[in-house]
Formats: sequence, structure tokens, C-alpha cells
Amino acid sequence: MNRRDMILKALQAGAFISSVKPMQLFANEKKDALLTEMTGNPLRFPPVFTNGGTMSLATANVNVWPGQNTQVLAINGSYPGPSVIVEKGSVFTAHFSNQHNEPATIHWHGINAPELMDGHPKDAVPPGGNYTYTFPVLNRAGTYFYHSHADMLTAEHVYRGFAGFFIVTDPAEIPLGLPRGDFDVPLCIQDRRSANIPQFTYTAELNDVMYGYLGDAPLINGTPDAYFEVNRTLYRFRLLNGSNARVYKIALSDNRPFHIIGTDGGLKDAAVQAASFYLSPGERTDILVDFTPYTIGQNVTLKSQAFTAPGAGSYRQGTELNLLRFDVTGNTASGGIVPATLPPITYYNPADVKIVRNFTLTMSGSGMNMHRINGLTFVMDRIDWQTPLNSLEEWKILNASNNIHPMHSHSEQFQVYSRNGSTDLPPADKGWKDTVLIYPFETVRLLVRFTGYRGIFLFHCHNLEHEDDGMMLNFKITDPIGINENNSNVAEGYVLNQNYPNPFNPSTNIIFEIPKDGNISLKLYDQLGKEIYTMIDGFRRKGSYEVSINADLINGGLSSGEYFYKLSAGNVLISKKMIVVK
Ligand SMILES: [Cu+2]
Repeated sequence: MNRRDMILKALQAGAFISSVKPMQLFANEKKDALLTEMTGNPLRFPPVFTNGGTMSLATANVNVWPGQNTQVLAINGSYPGPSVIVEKGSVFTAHFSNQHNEPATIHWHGINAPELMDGHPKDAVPPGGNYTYTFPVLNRAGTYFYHSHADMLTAEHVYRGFAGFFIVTDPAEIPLGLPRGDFDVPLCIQDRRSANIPQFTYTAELNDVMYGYLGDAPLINGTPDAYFEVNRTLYRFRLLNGSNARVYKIALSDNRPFHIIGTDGGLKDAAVQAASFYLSPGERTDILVDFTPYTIGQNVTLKSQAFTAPGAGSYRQGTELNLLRFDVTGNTASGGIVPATLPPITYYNPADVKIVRNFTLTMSGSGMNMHRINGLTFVMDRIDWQTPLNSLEEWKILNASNNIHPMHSHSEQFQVYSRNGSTDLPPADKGWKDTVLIYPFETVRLLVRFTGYRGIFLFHCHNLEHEDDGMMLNFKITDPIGINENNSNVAEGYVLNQNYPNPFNPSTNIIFEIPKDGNISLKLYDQLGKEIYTMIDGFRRKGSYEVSINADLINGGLSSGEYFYKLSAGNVLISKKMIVVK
């Protein structure tokens, strides 16, 4: 059944709500065009999450297809989950309440969060349990994502609805003149199976594990046959591929070009014109679309073009799909522009690479654990490699399988350096990334440096069936230069307490004790271990001391981020981490 047949069938069943405008009713269009105009559902938007509030996971019945109940796995009863919108530098907090009958975690995809806030499956919250996620928002402004990351349940949870936007804003970007407010529109693209309408039935069989659980019915922000009324002006669309496995080749139905302005980790360093780009599961791309050339009453459709993957594994991928119809209905101007310049991005220099890691992606055998990285499948408590802080690494990933793999790294963003040796990258690759699509038999080189949190993080395929099949490894970010917030705060009678408040802006206090008279120092370091400020350096009598510092008065003002303070006396060295949040 093609889409038109589906629409007709749905019309016969009375399933669609008419959204006709009088103007469109009387438009002198041929019947086919009028039918298209008359059908569809207005694009929905999830509610905005109130920072500091509760995120409660439970099954819920919602209307995805009008007039029919779909049982979903929802956050606060909403599918997709409520959209988090937080400002860079603020502290994000969500009190997670797991009211579902399976273990669950929330992973903040693309967000740089401490190990215990990252939603690793080892930190699963049991049914009935609660957990508070809280961390300073260190990322650049951009379009991020949150979703389930429960062990071997991620794919089913996400398919059933457990996912949402995590959007970071930054007032510093306002002067760029990008479209804002009603003209800044997040679009989460997912696919479901029309054969199961109205349910999100998830029964992954062998082919689904091999290739991913692919659907034929696209939902945009949970809206089937979605349309969105636009004005004849410039819009920013934040595209998130929240699908389990489907890759989209995004384009407009008339092939009119648009501008790509953002990748996974926020704005690119230039707006680049393009007529299409690939968006694989977990990836985000922000684009500017100008509707000025259209006339009122016209429409144009955001679609996924047919494509063939360069390899044998294009099974059911590459299907042409209509995603979202834009109905041009007004003349209100957004006031937004395509910026001539965007803030620069410093690109890593491959000459600075300290460590090269090779990853080979394979698919072999049948049943469970077909998908492997370096021959391995995921083991919860096995650390597959250690990455030292602050060292630039090259990750050379060879896809030795006949299937598409979108590879995702937790913790900090990376940069794509080359594809099959070519550094002439498509515009959606160039910028900050956390997920990269790797075609069959392709080699992609990434450059990555972790500068912040230590601990255990994940590297995995974001085809969620592949991930749950074990295509995932643990790596541990370690601290070889001796700055470690996890050590004891007591050594040989010396005591260094956690500063308070923490995170802080601009002032904080540090209390320490020394058990005997002698020379001590208390100094502040940045994440690279560079000494940036001396609080005390000299003789002190035995006793307890309190020191206050003001971040605004150090080195012309410290920016948001992690810093370390060390107390040293003879052979004794104690260090703690502090966080500045502007
Ligand atoms: Cu994969």
C-alpha cells in the first residue's frame, strides 16, 4: 500500500482530521493536489520540561493516529518525551522516577556529563526506583537528545516512545540573527510500522536484529502524515533522527537547496548550502530553509529520498518517504538571516595525535551477538580500553560488514577527519559530532580528545538493534597526570574538603587542615593540569584554614568548566575538583 492509498483508506475510515483552510478549499487545484492539501495532521510539539522537575517513566495511552489509542512508554505521559531546553552554563536537574516494570536509565546523548549522570546501563534504576540526574551544562548550544539506555532494552524502549529533545541555548548566539521563537522548530524523525497501526508493536526477529527495526510510516514529533504551516520567510529546523535504525536522505520535494548550519555538537563554523544530506540514527543536523520563493497556498515536502548504500547491506534502507509537508500560509517575517559568518571551530591537527585506536566493525553468525567491534560484544563490567585525559586520539573505524553503522561515542564530542582517506567531507560531517554514519566497507577517521570527566563511558552503534545485540564497548577515561577528584580527602592527617558552594559563581570557599607546622601550597589548575592560580604558598602553623576565591578575579575571569585545587605539603598531595558555572 503506498502513501496515497493509505491516505485514501484512512479518509474512508474517517481517521484523519481535516485541516483545510478556506483558501485551500477554493484553490483551483486539480483533485489530486486538493486531496493532499486536505489530509494530514498538524505537527505536534512535546511539552517543555521544567528544569528541576520530575521525569516519570511509565506506559501511557496517547493519540498518535487520531481517534486511536497507542500504548507508549512515555516520560510524564508524553510521546515524544518532554523537550528539555536549558541554557549553557546552567545546572540541569531531573528527578527520574521509574514507574515502568523494567530497569531503565536516561542517557543524555551528546551531552558531556559525569560518569554517574550519563545513564550507562550499569547504573540502571530498578522498577519503582528513583535517581536524580544533575550536572552543569557544559556543551555548546545545540540540538541534543535523551533516550533510554537500559541493557538490551534500549531499542524496545526507544521504539515504544522513550526519547526526547535536549536543546542547549546560549544568549551569546542571539546576535548571529538566526531564526528564533516560532521560527526555530525541532523535528524528531522516527519510523513505525503501518501494519501495526495504531500500536508500536516491537517484536524484533532475526532480520530486524541484522538490519535494524525499520518502519514504513514516518512520525515527526510523534505526528503521522504531518504538516506544518509556514510563513514566507526563513526557518531553522533542528532535525533529530530518533529512529531505531533508519537512515534518511533529507531533501525538499522540489530539490530546492537550504543551508546546513549545525551538526551534533552545535553550530558549524559556516552555513553551507546543500540540497540533501544523510541523517543516521542519533545524529542531529540543523538547517535553514527559506520559504520566501514560495507563494501562499503552495506546499513543499520535507522528504527522505531513495538511496542505495554503497555496499550490499541496503536491505529496506533507502526507501523514499514523505516526512513533513510545509503549507505556505502566511507572510510573517521571522527576522532571521543566514549568517555570513558563524563562530570559528578549532579543528584538531592530526599531527598532534598521541594514540591511534583501530576499530573493525563486523557482522557474523546468526542469532545473538552477530554485531561486533574488534571481535567483541558488550560485557557490562569489562573495560575495553583506557583513554588518558587530554591526549588527542585518532579512532580509525573500518566497517567490514555489509551494513550501515552509525557509531556514537559518549562523553565529549569528536571531529570527523576523513572518509576513505578523503578529507573533503560532506557538510553534515564537518563540525562537532558524537555520531557518525559509516557505510559498508568504509574507513572513517575521527579525532577525539577528552578533557573533562573521568570514568566509564560507551562507544557503540546507534542502530539500536545492533547496540542491543552487543555492538558496544566500554572505555575508561583515566587521569594519568594526577588530577583526580576521586581520591581521599585525607592523607597523613592533612584534610582537604570539597569546596562550597560547588558548582559556584563567582565565589567559593575551601576548608583544609594541616596536622603540623610546615610549608604548604594550595593551588588551582585547569583541566590540562596547568597551574593557573596560587592561593597559598608558604609556612603555616598546624590548624584549620578557610580560603575564599572569586572566579571573576582570577586570570581576568574563569570561564565555565572544571578546575582542580591541590593541597601539597612535602610528599603529601591531595586534590579536588571544582566546577565554575557562569
Ligand atoms: Cu550497527
